[in-house]
Amino acid sequence: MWAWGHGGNLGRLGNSLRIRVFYHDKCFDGASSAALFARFYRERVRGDVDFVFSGLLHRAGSLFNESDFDGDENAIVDFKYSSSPKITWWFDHHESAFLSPADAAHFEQDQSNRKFYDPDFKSCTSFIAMIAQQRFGFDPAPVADLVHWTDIIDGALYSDAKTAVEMQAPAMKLTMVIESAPDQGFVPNLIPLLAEKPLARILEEPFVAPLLPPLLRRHEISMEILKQRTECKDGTIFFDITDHDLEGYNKFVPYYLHPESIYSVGLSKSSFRVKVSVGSNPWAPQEPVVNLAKICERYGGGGHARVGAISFNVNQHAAAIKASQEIVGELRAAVRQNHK
Ligand SMILES: [Mn+2]
Repeated sequence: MWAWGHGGNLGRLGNSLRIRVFYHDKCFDGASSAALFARFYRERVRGDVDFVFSGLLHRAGSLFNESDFDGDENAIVDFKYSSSPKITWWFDHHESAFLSPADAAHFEQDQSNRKFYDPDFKSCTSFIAMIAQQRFGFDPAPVADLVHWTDIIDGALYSDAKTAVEMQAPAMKLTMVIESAPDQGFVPNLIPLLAEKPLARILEEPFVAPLLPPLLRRHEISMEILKQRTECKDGTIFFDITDHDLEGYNKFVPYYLHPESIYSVGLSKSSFRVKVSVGSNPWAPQEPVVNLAKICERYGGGGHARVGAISFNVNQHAAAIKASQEIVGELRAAVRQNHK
């Protein structure tokens, strides 16, 4: 956690409001949403505030600790809804935005005009930019490049799989750094820069630049591992890389390796979760038709129609394998059904 003070006057910190911003961690759109929200808030709501940025990750079990909502205001961006009265702002664009029908009903009844949801937006960052401009008179011009790239990256709008795995654009390099963030303080330190500095300049920051070469090497290695591990049958890729420390791998590599694929199901592992990633090939020869958010919701996960995920406890590895195999079977059957 990191307080974004300003003016360098410690005496003022005690008097200004503390705004806690919860964002989807290890995600370029999540970090950018937090950055844009903070800029918008400071410019259009009130300026004498200090921001504290807290990352949220999907995990097995409860997602929120009510006791963490300790700001004078608490915002959630690019992450699930919370009906806590302490949450005063919310922006999301995930199809699986509500943990329960009660949460959805709570949102429907909200009169605050500070909670916004639209699953048609490619990125939460572009959604915040639009709402901030139309409802609060925010000028999005200075953050146009950030908004442009969050749409490309979160919406997988690359021209082809090669572009998506080549890692040329600064925004793609930043995505890689954010997704494999070395420690808990890293993204909160990066967020204040995202809506203030050109992305290429951020890559040159002394706390960012040294991270890049080893990550690009790791990316090359992950391509080699995925080349060995991915198998594509009936338009559906399956891979298991839980024996490697590869969470944060570029999710387009499987489609780069198997351009004929429509769907992919992958198992990866980190210290606190086994993750089943369920995705569709943005450049698939046939349009994906299965709603992947719905499939993931059945197992307690969620996401978007075209990409979703399920998190299991590390001690539920067998359940993760079982879920992944069931989903692979379901997707392969759907492909056989739709494309015979
Ligand atoms: Mn997003």
